[in-house]
Amino acid sequence: NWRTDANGHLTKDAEGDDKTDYARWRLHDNDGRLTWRYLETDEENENWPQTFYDKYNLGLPTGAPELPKAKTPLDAATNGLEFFSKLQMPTGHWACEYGGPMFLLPGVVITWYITNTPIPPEYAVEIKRYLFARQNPVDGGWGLHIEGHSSAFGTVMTYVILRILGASEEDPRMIKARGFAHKLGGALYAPHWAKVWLSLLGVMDWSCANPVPPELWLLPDWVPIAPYRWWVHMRMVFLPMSYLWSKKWVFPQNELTSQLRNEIYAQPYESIDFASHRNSIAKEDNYYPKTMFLNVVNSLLVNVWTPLLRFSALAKKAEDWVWELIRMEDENTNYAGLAPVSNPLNFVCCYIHDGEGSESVRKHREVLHEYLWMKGEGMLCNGTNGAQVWDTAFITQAVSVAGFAEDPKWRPMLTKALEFLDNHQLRENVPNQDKCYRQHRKGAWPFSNKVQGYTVSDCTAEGLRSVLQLQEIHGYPKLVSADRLKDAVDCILLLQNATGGFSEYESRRGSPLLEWLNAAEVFGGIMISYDHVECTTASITAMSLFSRFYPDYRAEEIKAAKHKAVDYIKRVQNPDGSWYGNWGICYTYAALFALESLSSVGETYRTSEYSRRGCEFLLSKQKEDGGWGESYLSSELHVYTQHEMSQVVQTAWVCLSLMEADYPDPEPIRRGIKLLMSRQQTNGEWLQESIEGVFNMSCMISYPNYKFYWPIRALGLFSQKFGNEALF
Ligand code: LAN
Repeated sequence: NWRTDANGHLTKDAEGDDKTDYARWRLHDNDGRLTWRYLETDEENENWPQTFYDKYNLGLPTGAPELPKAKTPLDAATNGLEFFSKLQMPTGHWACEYGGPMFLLPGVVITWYITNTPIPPEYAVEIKRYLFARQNPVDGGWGLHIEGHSSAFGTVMTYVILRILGASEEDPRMIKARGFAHKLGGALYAPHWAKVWLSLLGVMDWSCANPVPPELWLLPDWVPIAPYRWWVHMRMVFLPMSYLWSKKWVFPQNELTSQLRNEIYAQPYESIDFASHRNSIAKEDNYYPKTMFLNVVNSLLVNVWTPLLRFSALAKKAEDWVWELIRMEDENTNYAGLAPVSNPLNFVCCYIHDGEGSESVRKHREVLHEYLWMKGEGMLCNGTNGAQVWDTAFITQAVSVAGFAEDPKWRPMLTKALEFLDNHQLRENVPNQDKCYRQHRKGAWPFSNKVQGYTVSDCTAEGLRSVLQLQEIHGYPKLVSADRLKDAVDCILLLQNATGGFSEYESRRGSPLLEWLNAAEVFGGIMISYDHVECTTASITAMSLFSRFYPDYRAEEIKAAKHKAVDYIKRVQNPDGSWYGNWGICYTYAALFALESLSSVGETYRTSEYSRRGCEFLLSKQKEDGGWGESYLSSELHVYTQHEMSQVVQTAWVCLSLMEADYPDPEPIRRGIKLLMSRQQTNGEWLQESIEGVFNMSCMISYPNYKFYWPIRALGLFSQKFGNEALF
């Protein structure tokens, strides 16, 4: 029961916009499920004091003390951990913002609006502030992600939700945004997903959206294009979308939607021939133009199949089966869903199918909040329901690498972290695994928490590695039993593809030719589970460590899997020695994992040509100031692109890569380490620099905890390897 009345704590920010009272926000940690609460009464506010992590995440002064100046790398690592340890959450993990993409909030806000879900006023105020804070000052638009150029997708959708949240069409920032949207051709030139959302909202006609037939879901799995074979995210997005497309459901027109019809187009609404704009798309948005093949398929679907061949009995059967799959996804994830595109769409399906007062709608209303995040600029939508397991695994590894794991000072912190990893390992497969196309998950670790509960290969690998380090090397309690460690290995082995490479969520089920059906326009490489260097290498490293302690378990299979994986890594190394990274920016990120895993099978700078070329590539990119900095454009363009500034996170990645590869000359590494130390603040923290992560080649995503644990790990390893010399 979300409040609908104003709460009376509003002030104004520097722009003159409403702002909530930041002293009233708290991050609530319910067994790793995170929600931000706004405390209404003074009494509540006094009884639940703001913590360090609340203040830090809200951008409020934390009062973190000044620390003795770091002279050596290890001092700097200690200071970093001193600060970072204060951000640990009560259940043992580290929480953080996971923003970046700008196309997620629109789905959430439109969903609230069309399902008559009251938007808590403090949320509305803060989402508006965030969106205005992220408006591109030059053209007044918004992009696909916070650092990207403005696009029709970003601008039109953000404009629409700002209006839903109460921004006036007369606001000069809205006038500017509207002008820019019109310049790009207005809503007609936005990509397919925007057209679906706008049609649901009733400010566009469904004929403008390319078809998403639910009948596809009736195809048997052996058919090469069956949804069973698609990348899990596309499967889960197109599932509810196909239901909604089939229903052609439209939110009843009201005053606001009538106004929006007049605002988001460059011509009068009544004069638009929507069907003729199915394929209109602004060049700013068209990262992956639809193939000729897909255009022909779409045109056959629109002109022949829908009017002449689509039978209602079959459509009904397909809708029923799609609904069944939606229901299974909701139940398997306790309504949290895979990610915040599919989840709001599922919510709308529940609203249509089950009705407003239903249990499913109530659950969705509640759980959707787990995607929202508060920061100094306002409220945004995270890319998943957090990065809890992922960050926690890497933090414990950093502490271990730095040699702090057996220091009694850090024992309580690491014990809690281990408890979190223990708690969030997936213990059972989903009950209807085959029926709903899910991958085996018993023994896996997910990216966020067990509620979301999807297997991810490298999250499993990193979780396994952390647990092994803590339990087997550093003498922590054996919370995760040997059987469960073996379950994790079973999961990893199941995820290897015939190529030798590993994908993230599922082993590959379809041909790369399926990319011809990529209909999203704004993303590349989304149709099947591809091999990823990072996932492959993380798996090798973890299995190598596992075999040290359990040499007999599936030894032959592990050996063979590692062998094939190493071959794959060598095969996909580019002639210049680099690897393309799919989930971090970009060549720098991939090199870290690739070089570390090669070293885990004994291939280093001195012994392996692959390792040597990898190191030479990185060295050729070092900047004058001793650091490294790679722009997100590398991910988009598939060409190494220098960032104008060195970046702490990437500098740490490269220093680690070179050290893991046993690069013999400490000098270039020392220069990188000095850069890390020079960027550290007096209280031990590092400040946020450019965005660190990516997905689907075109959309960037933030990993704010990277600026802590990667430098700590690099500084720690440097002092272990080269002695803890004073550098300042
Ligand atoms: C993530 C986040 C984590 C990431 C790593 C574990 C880092 C990676 O090594 C494997 C892939 C994975 C799990 C991953 C896949 C795609 C995600 C879920 C994301 C990048 C976070 C957001 C993104 C998701 C697709 C966003 C929703 C957008 C759609 C296009 C559906």
